[in-house]
Amino acid sequence: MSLPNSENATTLENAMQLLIQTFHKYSGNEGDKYTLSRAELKEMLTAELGNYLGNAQDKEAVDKVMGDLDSNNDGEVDFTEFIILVGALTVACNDFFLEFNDKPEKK
Ligand SMILES: [Ca+2]
Ligand SMILES: [Ca+2]
Repeated sequence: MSLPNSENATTLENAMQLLIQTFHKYSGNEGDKYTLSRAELKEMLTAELGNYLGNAQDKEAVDKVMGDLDSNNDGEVDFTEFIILVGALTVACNDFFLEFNDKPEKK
């Protein structure tokens, strides 16, 4: 199996590669290269999800996200845990989108 290069990748394949790249952009800064520490998670939330999550500067907010995501309780967010966050947020966005689209329509 080889990763398609971005020239011939589909939109969804590009999105998947971007998710992987985004995770590793932050996970490699300290400690384990393949997991996000609390500091790396905070940086990622602030830089990448500011529009969705709002005030990630808030220490409690970061702790809460960390607690929610770290399902194996090792104090780090691995890629699987990260993708669950992205998946949950994407579902929430889609629900919002559907609701938003439903309203003006009268059938
Ligand atoms: Ca790390
Ligand atoms: Ca974990």
